[in-house]
Amino acid sequence: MSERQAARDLRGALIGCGFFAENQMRAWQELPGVKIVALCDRDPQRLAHFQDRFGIEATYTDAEAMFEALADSADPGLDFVDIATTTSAHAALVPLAADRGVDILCQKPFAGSLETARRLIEYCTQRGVSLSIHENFRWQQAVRRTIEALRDGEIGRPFFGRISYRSGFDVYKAQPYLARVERFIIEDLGIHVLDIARALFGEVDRLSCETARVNPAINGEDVATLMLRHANGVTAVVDCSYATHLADDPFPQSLIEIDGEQGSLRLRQDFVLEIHDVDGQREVRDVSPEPPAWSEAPWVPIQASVLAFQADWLQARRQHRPVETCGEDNFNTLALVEAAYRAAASHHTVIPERWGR
Ligand code: NAD
Ligand code: 89V
Repeated sequence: MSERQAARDLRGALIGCGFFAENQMRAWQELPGVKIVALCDRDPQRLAHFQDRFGIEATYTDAEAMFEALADSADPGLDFVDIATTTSAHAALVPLAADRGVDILCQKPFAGSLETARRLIEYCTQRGVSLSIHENFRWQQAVRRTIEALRDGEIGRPFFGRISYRSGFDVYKAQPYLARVERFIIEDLGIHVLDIARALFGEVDRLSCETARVNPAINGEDVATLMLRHANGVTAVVDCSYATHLADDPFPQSLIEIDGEQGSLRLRQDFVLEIHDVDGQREVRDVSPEPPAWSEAPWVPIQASVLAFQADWLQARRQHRPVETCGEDNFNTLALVEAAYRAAASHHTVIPERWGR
């Protein structure tokens, strides 16, 4: 990075002005040293909505036209692009951005297959641009503090884990496409929970999975139960449901149980982290998120994690290091999703693919 570049705000473009991108935009506007200078959405109504809401003049309905117009303008070029479209658009948009030499953030799931994921990662590497996947659940405050407690050795070597996400929240209202997709909960939500499992226990040697569709009004599975054997010897259960009716629905919290040789850890509902020691003593910590001014229940933990992820992305760029969830890393989370669908279809244990193996 030249000194001139370091002195000015980073300039980014947002592609995809849909439901979730509102959070990404609000987070960019809160963070110092970065500015979204252009918006792109193929839907003119969404584009106009974002233009009004965020006060950005440069708008485009076509990403290629956007890159060309910005390259021709008198302004300094783009430093990065934030791709917030649904997955099917990523395979074309990532190479388009890489060809322009801009760093890329891309929403999860970043590819519809491992073959496409591999191609996109290699393409970015060849063009010398970074590919960072917007995987924010491991940046939720409660999850982060749990990861840190484990990494700090507070319960010794772990041997069992459970990460549980069970809710009856109507996710289809804001994201109607979720009711239509053939693959639903593992690909959309389980991907986050599997990423938390990797952040806690590392890579997975083998996994099994069973799924169910409880809600008759949707196409995909809304319940999934997985068992993972991690390379470090931990056995973990990952269970996800959008068909669970509870008076005190925890949406969108992931609840975590970990047993270690020196104690146990419980992340309970409403951001309570308990550390139990071998003498039966319990320490209770409040691990509530700091709500951004623009956050709204029940999305607060996710919205705070968007801010945390994007802040870390900025810091990583300044420090010339990859983010935790760079393309190569996130390939391994995506591989767990693919393995889960294979395991569910065959009722057999599956060995997931792994980057570089
Ligand atoms: P959405 O359908 O509301 O928004 C997507 C937008 O992208 C639409 O406005 C659409 O017109 C636009 N778009 C699609 N293809 C385009 C293209 N080629 N060029 C320009 N614009 C294009 O979807 P959403 O619910 O906002 O989800 C977007 C992504 O975010 C999905 O991949 C989803 O899985 C992910 N998501 C992540 C989280 C999270 O916590 N990380 C939460 C919700 C959604
Ligand atoms: O995070 C997501 O991808 C969302 C939700 C939390 C609703 O499942 O789709």
